[in-house]
Amino acid sequence: MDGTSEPICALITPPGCAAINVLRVSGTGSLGCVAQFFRPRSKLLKCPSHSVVRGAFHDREGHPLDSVLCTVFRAPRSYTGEDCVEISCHGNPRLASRILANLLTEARMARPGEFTLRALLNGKLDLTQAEAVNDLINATGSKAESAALMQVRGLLSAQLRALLDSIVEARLRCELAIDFADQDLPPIDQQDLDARVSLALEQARSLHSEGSRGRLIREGIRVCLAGPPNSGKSSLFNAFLQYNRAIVTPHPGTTRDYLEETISLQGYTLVLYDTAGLRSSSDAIELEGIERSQQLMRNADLVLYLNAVDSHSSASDEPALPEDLRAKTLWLASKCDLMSGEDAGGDRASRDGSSPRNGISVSALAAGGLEALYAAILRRFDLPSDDLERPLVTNARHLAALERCISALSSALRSLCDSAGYEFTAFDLHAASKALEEILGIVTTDDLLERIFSGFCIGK
Ligand SMILES: Nc1nc2c(ncn2[C@@H]2O[C@H](COP(=O)(O)OP(=O)(O)OP(=O)(O)O)[C@@H](O)[C@H]2O)c(=O)[nH]1
Ligand SMILES: [Mg+2]
Repeated sequence: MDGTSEPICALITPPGCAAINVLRVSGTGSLGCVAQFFRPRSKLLKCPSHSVVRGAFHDREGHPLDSVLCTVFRAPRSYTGEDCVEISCHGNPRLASRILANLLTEARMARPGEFTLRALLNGKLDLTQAEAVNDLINATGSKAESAALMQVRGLLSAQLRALLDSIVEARLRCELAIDFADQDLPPIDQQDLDARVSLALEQARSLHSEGSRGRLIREGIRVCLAGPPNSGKSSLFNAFLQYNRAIVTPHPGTTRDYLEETISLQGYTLVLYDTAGLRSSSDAIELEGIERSQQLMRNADLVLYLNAVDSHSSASDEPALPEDLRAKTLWLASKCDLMSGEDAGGDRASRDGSSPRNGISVSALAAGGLEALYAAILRRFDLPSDDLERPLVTNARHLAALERCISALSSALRSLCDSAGYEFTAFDLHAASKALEEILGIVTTDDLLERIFSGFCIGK
């Protein structure tokens, strides 16, 4: 990462046939670079920022390749903060590569994420915003999109900066107390300092706990359908997808290998797994399937454990799930359309899925048979069904740094309570603010930037 602004270029639309393709050239001299190939050349060189010039792109031998539109952004009013030209050509991929090949004689190919990196280095974005650009491009559901968009708009940065300011303020007070300890100044207000550090800790904790939801929003909630054979897992899987993806038969043991599909539930992404039914078996293929089911249950964010209402199982048949699996299991009473009139009424509505006896009634066949389940899933993760109203920390790197910030703040609070000396508190507060600065990219290492931007696509 040398921070220079030599011109770089890349195709910024997806490769393949489309109505148009767009190529971007950014860096010092990028207008001149494009002008080598563009006619009328002077019109391009003279045009003001944010204007579009129509003309022809010629190859190095002067043969016209395509008629194009060039959008010109002059520094610093561009995405990267540099002079920038975006060339819209016709959407034939071969044409776009020939234009790119000509540009590459004057400019270097952009590395993945390099345009956004330059935007960061030129102060157009901070690090959380830059990372969110990538999240926005890769967002799998509308909630993930709006979380990323709030980050791009800087709402998350603003919250983190306010938290950082309050930590720095508390640290300055501690340092004042250390520096002037031998002078005849009024002692610092310990209660006020306590209150400041506690408040910062509370805010950091709340950002972090919302952030755990953020990961689910960003990456999707992994939901594993599990239960005995014939309990209706594959039928429920198909009902979620609204098409017959999985084989369904009345024979127990139909599903062997697991299936994975992604759906959107009220804007949230769910990664669904249909698995082999759990039972004791001597069939090697079935046993392998069951082993995979158990693995998927362990890795899931949520297990939907089905017991069919017609299975005549008793309380003594309750599956022996380990405690950590139970904690993330919603129990379902499947095939509820088969329930007789009186069983079907009464307490059904109050069943919350917290135990096998309290299974949420679902039917893969009856209309509206999944509504209660959908609501229970969103409730389980405390996911709002309306718009996200606050920015969320959704990025694993940010969450890890927030954890460091929280542990440093807790330690600062302990040293205050123990009257261990302001040196210790100041040290911890310094560590807490460094962790936040890392999220915001105020202190970064080339290595960190390299890692973050290598996850971008070329052209961003
Ligand atoms: N009435 C009714 N029948 C259902 C429902 N869900 C599944 N079935 C029937 O139950 C049988 C088994 O369904 P599957 O979806 O294959 O069950 P499974 O749990 O995937 O079974 P395995 O793959 O063998 O573990 C099929 O005959 C389905 O038609 C339901 O909600 N209502
Ligand atoms: Mg099945």
